[in-house]
Amino acid sequence: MTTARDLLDLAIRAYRREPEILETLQAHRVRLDEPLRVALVGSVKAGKSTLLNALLGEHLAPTDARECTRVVTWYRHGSTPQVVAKPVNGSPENLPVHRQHGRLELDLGDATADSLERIDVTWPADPLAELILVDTPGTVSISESISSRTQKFLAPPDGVSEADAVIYMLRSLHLSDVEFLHDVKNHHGRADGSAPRSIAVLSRADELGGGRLDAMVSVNAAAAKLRTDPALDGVCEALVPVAGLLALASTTLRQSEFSAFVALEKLPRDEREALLASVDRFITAEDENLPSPRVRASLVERFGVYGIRLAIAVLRTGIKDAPTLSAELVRRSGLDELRRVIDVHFQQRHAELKAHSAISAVYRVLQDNPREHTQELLEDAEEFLANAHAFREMRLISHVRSVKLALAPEELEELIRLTGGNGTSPKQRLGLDEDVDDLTAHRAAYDALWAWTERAEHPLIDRDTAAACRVVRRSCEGILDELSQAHFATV
Ligand SMILES: Nc1nc2c(ncn2[C@@H]2O[C@H](COP(=O)(O)OP(=O)(O)OP(=O)(O)O)[C@@H](O)[C@H]2O)c(=O)[nH]1
Ligand SMILES: [Mg+2]
Repeated sequence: MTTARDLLDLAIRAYRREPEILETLQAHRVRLDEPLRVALVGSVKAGKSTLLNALLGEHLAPTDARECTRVVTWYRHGSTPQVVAKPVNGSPENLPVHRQHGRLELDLGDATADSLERIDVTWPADPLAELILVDTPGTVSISESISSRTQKFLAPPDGVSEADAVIYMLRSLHLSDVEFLHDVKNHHGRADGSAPRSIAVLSRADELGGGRLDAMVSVNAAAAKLRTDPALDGVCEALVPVAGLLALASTTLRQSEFSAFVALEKLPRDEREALLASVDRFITAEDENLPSPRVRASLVERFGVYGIRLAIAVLRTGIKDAPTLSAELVRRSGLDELRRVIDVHFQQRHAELKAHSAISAVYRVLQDNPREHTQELLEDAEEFLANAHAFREMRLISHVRSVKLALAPEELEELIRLTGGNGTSPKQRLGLDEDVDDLTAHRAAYDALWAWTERAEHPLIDRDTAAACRVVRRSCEGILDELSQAHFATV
């Protein structure tokens, strides 16, 4: 079977005497072997940089309103910290690497955001070995978005997206916010379907829940409702609420903060409630049993009032040490769930997403630069994009809500599961525990294959549903193949 690598190599050979095109194709060859590139995209102050830091587990991306937040910034793994600014015109320049109060200080010197194309940060943070993360400047309106750096990065007029996958940040549950994303995404996409795969994060979820102790519970319920709304269709494959500020503070929880929360938890209930009534009172109240005003101010800055309330409530469940509190707060912030979704939708699809980026690039080059001997290659690339089964699965999952398939809700759930929407291992697709024996898994796969073949071939079925059922049937065949290969590898 032709692979993305084969097609790239064939294209490289076809254009070997054309240096400019060759350079583009060779860059894609390098990109194919890199970690997945995931971009965080959304409106101004949606919490992109804070969430990126939470995913990294350290405060690298600047989260204040300085000049550097207006530049597309790449974070890659490397053993030596390095920051390089790439101007629109001129050669790249090393920037000084400063850490202050545990934060990376990006100092642009004399450069302005407009004069820079991007900033490249290389950092020895473990998560970056798996994913290249790209922080993008926020946009206020669709017209601004289309002319922006972010747009040029996501959908350059003369190439394919620099990102393999995107996390869109939604600031509210309002449909207008979803529609904004729709418009942005439509502009990123092209007729050739080269828009990167995406998931959405309902960011700053604590604020959406009014900062109350049950904020995440109510936001989770609202998100569950929004997930089934056709407005989200085609925008993203999943939607996860995350309280990013809490996530970042919790992943980096210090022992001194744990002690401060313990002291606050020990206060009589009335006193604590009065203290937490306003930020001002919380910081300035005078009482020798309280952590110092400086520590309290830092708690507000890092955790927000919601985070402080939650930490105290969680401590009351009997938690005795900082690592356990940290883990519980991270879970409640939504970050664990986001990591799971990134794993299922992006990392488990690594090879397919990389292939998709590479073939979209080859297709684009072939289409824009037709030569006598390249027609056949163009057809191969087109066929690959249209027929590769993994791409079909991903397209089906992201559009499943709006196509109005004639399937019951539980059949729809099964469709999403079998096509890899909850994880791509054979047993995840079958909804079985990983320790289930081979025979049971085989039987389940045959049952699914049988049921979806029957559905696909039902004489009264409409075209869209039949097409969807055929994709699921093909997925079932894939599951059986993989199970057989795994079985024979062990005997
Ligand atoms: N309460 C609350 N505040 C948050 C959360 N996430 C971010 N913030 C705050 O919102 C402000 C903006 O956060 P950033 O992470 O810089 O947002 P951004 O989207 O990167 O902003 P720009 O790059 O300037 O568009 C900061 O003051 C953060 O502390 C959150 O989950 N909850
Ligand atoms: Mg930012």
